[in-house]
Amino acid sequence: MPATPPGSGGFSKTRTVLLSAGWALVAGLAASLCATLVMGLLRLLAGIPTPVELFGDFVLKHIDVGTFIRLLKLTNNSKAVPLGQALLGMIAIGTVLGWLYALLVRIKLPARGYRPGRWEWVVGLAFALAMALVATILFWNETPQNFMGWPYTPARVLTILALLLDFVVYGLVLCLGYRFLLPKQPEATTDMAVAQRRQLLARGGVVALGVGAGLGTFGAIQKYLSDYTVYDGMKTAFPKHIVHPITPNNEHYVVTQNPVDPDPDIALWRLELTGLLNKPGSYTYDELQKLPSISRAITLECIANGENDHLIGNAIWHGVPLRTLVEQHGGAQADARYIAFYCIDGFNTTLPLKEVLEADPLLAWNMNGEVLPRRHGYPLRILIPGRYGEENPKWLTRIDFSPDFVNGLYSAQGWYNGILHTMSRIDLPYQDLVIRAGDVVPMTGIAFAGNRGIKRVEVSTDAGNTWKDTTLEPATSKDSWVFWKSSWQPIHAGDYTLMVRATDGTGEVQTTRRQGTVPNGATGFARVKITVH
Ligand SMILES: Nc1nc2c(c(=O)[nH]1)N[C@H]1C(S)=C(S)[C@@H](COP(=O)(O)O)O[C@H]1N2
Ligand SMILES: [Mo]
Repeated sequence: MPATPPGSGGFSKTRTVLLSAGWALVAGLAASLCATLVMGLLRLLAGIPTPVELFGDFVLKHIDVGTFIRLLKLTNNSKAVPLGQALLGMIAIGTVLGWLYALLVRIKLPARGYRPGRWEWVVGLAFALAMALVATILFWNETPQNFMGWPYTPARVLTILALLLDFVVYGLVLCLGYRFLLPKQPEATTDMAVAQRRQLLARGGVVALGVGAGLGTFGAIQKYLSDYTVYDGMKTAFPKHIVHPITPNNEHYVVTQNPVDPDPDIALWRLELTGLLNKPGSYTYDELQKLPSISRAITLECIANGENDHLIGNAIWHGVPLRTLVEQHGGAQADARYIAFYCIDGFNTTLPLKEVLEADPLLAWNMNGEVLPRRHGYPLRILIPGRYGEENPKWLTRIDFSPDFVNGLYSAQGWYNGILHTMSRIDLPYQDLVIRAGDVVPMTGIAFAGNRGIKRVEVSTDAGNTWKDTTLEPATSKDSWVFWKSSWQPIHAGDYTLMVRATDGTGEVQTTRRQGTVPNGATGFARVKITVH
């Protein structure tokens, strides 16, 4: 018996390198696409965040506000485009890693048989474990999220298991695919035609698997994008310049960090109370609703709400006061200085406990008499009077009483996270309104200072030289905006600058210091320029 089968003296070095490199890329691409399909299916069927989303969350917490705003402005599809790029990048890395694999397994060409050797299995598996480990370490803080509603710890376990599965699929397909694709030594016992057909089939099989997984991934992406949060950044509607004291649910502004919002399964969801609380506990949705509950109007304002803008709305929220809940659990322990909120979409915030309890927040499951809408945080969100929207977590699942501050998305980026600034807005008249000298022009607007309330609102029609008191309507609650009313009769044609300023419940007048929304929230008086004809 000859030492090597006939005609298999081995390929030249160049030929071996070229063939190995080429087929390694094909195997790497097929493996990446299979892993991507698994990620997509786990996201759609089990709400498990994909590594692409985890990566996105990770990046967003590691850039500053300036970069964040620049990224936002880069494209008007500010989430889908970077995520798509990250996905392509991941597929590219997975493809190129085929080379590293080929280098490590160093299969002598032509290869012997279709079955991977032990070393190939070891390398394939090592790839899987290394990738899963790197992803777990890197994305550790992002892992406790699940869009189907699993609470913190089960969500973390599921995410990590899914990472492992994704990368094991990658390693397996890489290992088998590469073997299948490589040119083989003819076996002494089979004739050439059969061997060639077999090789063709094996290659066709790997390519078909890759193409199938690619198409499947494409389908999964389509399904995912069909639920895309197109409403993110939607402003509160004011049809015909009429602002309602209570904002209807479908007209309330929306801000979300998510490309696709959670769609929680209420049977899986829990509210957990953990950390330095005398009696930690956990509630199902039904149990929670049996707690003593109240309704209160609370105005919510995004920190990105600029001059005369409408990222602000007022709803009647129904739920259990945080204080009631804390009392039911024997109160917080003495060393609990902070309260940290965790959400099923991976969003989290931390605030000083004392301040939060004093603000009398509400854990709400209803909004304006309806079940809390999905985009506003179903099944549960918290409203913390006196704080900007970014510190009013939606899709809440865990409240942790903590000795330390835990950084969240916006605080990590460097957005202001203090008491919200007093604001006021002019709704009428607006710039395009046609006004003639002698007209009596109604002036209206809102003012808001969180839980400090509003004591006084003044307007100026001469760019701040003289001020006049307005009439305030009763606020819908101590935590809501107030509506102000005045009127103006311009005698002469010309250009006018109208201004408004509010005094909060503590007697402090809105600051004159003008600043934009980024990163500390807008301040200064709102103005409207009017030409009287
Ligand atoms: N879990 C979670 N909570 C969140 C957010 C989010 O993306 N995820 N966005 C915050 C921001 S920036 C704002 S302004 C408010 C908006 O609440 P709304 O969409 O109900 O108006 O929710 C806050 N709570
Ligand atoms: Mo916000």
